[in-house]
Amino acid sequence: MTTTIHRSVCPFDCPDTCGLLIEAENGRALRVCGDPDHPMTGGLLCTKMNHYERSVHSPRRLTTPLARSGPKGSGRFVQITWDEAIQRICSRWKELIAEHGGECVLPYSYAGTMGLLQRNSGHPFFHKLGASRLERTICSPAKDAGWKAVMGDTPGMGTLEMADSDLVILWGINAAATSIHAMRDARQARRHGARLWVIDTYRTPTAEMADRVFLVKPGGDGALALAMMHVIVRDGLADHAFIAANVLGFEAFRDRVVPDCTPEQMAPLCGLGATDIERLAREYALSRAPFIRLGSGLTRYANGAMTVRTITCLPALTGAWQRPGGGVFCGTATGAAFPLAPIVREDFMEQPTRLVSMNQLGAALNTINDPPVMSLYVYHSNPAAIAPDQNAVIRGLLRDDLFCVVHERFLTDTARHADIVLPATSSLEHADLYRCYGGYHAQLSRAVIPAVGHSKSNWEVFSLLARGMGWDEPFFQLTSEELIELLLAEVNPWRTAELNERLRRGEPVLLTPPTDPKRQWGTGSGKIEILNPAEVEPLPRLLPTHAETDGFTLRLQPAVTPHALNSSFYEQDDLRQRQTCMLLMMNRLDAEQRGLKDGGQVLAFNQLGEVGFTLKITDRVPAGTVVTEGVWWREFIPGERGVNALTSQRLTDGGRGSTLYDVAVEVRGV
Ligand SMILES: Nc1nc2c(c(=O)[nH]1)N[C@H]1C(S)=C(S)[C@@H](COP(=O)(O)OP(=O)(O)OC[C@H]3O[C@@H](n4cnc5c(=O)[nH]c(N)nc54)[C@H](O)[C@@H]3O)O[C@H]1N2
Ligand SMILES: Nc1nc2c(c(=O)[nH]1)N[C@H]1C(S)=C(S)[C@@H](COP(=O)(O)OP(=O)(O)OC[C@H]3O[C@@H](n4cnc5c(=O)[nH]c(N)nc54)[C@H](O)[C@@H]3O)O[C@H]1N2
Ligand SMILES: [Mo]
Repeated sequence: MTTTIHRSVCPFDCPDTCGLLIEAENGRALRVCGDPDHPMTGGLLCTKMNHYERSVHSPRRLTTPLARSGPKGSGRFVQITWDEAIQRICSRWKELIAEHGGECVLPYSYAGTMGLLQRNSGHPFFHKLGASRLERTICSPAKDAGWKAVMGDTPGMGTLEMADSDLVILWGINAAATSIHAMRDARQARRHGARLWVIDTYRTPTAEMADRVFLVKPGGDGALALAMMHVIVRDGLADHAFIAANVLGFEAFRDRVVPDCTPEQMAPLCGLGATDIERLAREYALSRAPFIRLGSGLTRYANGAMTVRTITCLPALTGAWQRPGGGVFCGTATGAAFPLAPIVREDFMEQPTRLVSMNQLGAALNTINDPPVMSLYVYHSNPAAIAPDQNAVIRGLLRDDLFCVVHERFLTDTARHADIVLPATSSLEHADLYRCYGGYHAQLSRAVIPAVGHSKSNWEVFSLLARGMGWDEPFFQLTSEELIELLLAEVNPWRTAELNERLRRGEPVLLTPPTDPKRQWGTGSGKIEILNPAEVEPLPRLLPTHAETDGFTLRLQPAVTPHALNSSFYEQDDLRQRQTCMLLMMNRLDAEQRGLKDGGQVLAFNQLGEVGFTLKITDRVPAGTVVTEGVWWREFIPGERGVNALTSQRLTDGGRGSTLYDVAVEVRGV
């Protein structure tokens, strides 16, 4: 048998969107490596994707449709055919819709694949069905809201500019886990003389590579940035020529906000000492071209949008934007390169249907009426594990009258609660087009191997469901390739016809943002808007977190691990074993105060639930904060619940995002 090598793209929710080379033989993927010619990847892959073939050909892959044969959640199923599965789903939906109306069906999807086609392929179907719409806001809409409040539609600067910086600040980002190529670039800048700082809530693997590490109180970064700006203004370190030409509202900010934000006042709120804040502020302001790479961790709080907005004002005050390497990078917004309207088909919706926040699935399943949610269709997401307030979500999934369908690669915690499970292809088995949010590259990838078992792609399933509903709309019978062509059909300022051709050949390409992100501010006023009268809060200011008033002493960080991606990759045994087990990291002082021993079993609890962990005492975590990494599958944990039994359905100040990091708990031994 001959071995062939194919280009492909990593489909997962990561800012890097890597180019892959897949060695395939006899319909199987044998080996996966990073594409050396890819502008971001440069041959370097993360530990998760290095053995992607182990996920693709995992013995745990679902290979046929299944129907529930035991009580809800028991995980007992029998195999059925696709014809039977589609027939059962469509006839149940017809009955439910006749009784309750289309909005009683709720689709739930998110980050299993970032491919533009497969990710969005349910929209036309659910629009035509008249289903409720899902507000897909679990990740970082507060970050976008915060950036937009100051910078409007200004696209993100190029990440390669990091090389020109003399001070790289990784702020609320565990780049060693979540964007390894940014980490590579930051280390490269450091080798060329830049200082590398990390601002986080605990000593992550990223912190191990930094010159200085500042550990803040969860949700305290707004206070820190305000205090830094106080020092900058007080000590005459603001760049008044830059401000006069580029910034709106400096005077109002200086007079109304800055005076009350002294380092002494802000210190207890952000968790750093006043002298540390002074030094940090002065060194930042005196750097030639400080580059702040802002992660999403600090956005998942009651004050998340305001925190991002406040930090985004820093380079506006010092004029860092003027110099190559200086500025704030929150991510790139490349959506305009591939308008989705031709595949999302909002015109199929007779009238706008209700919106349900994905962060409040628990409430949607248990308390919404008019109409109640009678059917949930989950695809490329695992809400039983990843959504906040797990007790409420699982209570909803256990409802006997809820008709639940899950389209998945694995029998996840969500799939275990389904009435019908449908097997999904992996990214090596279907075509898609990918753009990215950590750079400006894009790439098209085609199937490299045939579908494993009887699995089908998201789009193939929606085609079948459309036929099952008896719809004769030709759109639903288009092939994936034809839909990708619809995305490429019109050239626009981001993409020339020549670039389209390279995309069709499967090459990684670089898109060009139509405006220079560092010279043209994409705001209404044309200036960087420290003052934005269109916002509820016209000026940045201090906002509290939710956890502060929850009445539990410890702050919990449900953080990420390098060995998984949200709840994905737990099927790879060696990756999971590298995480050991579901650990709770705690400082020695907190452990001694509670009489807890390293390696012992503990319960973390709050107003929402309780979760069992194995305790790890470590000085990587400051006193007052506890950390757990990863979103474990239930079969690999000792108790019944994962970390999200402790996180709440409350939303952020801007963007209606999740507040997954805004959590207070108490911990006791068992
Ligand atoms: N290996 C791996 N890679 C991933 C993921 C994964 O789960 N694993 N998830 C993917 C997804 S969906 C996303 S959205 C991105 C997210 O990637 P990032 O943008 O890096 O965001 P997070 O890793 O969620 O959080 C970054 C850091 O913020 C810290 N943090 C939390 N609260 C605060 C705070 O109040 N202040 C400060 N300064 N720091 C705080 C956390 O401790 C964490 O180290 O990563 C993607 N890549
Ligand atoms: N405690 C805690 N909770 C979190 C986070 C955290 O850091 N801590 N992070 C949050 C963030 S930022 C995010 S973005 C969310 C992400 O949450 P999810 O969107 O649920 O992402 P995953 O957990 O990776 O689950 C994706 C599922 O999609 C399946 N899948 C992959 N490809 C396909 C496909 O082509 N078709 C179909 N049908 N299925 C497919 C995978 O097998 C996997 O089970 O989690 C959030 N929840
Ligand atoms: Mo995310």
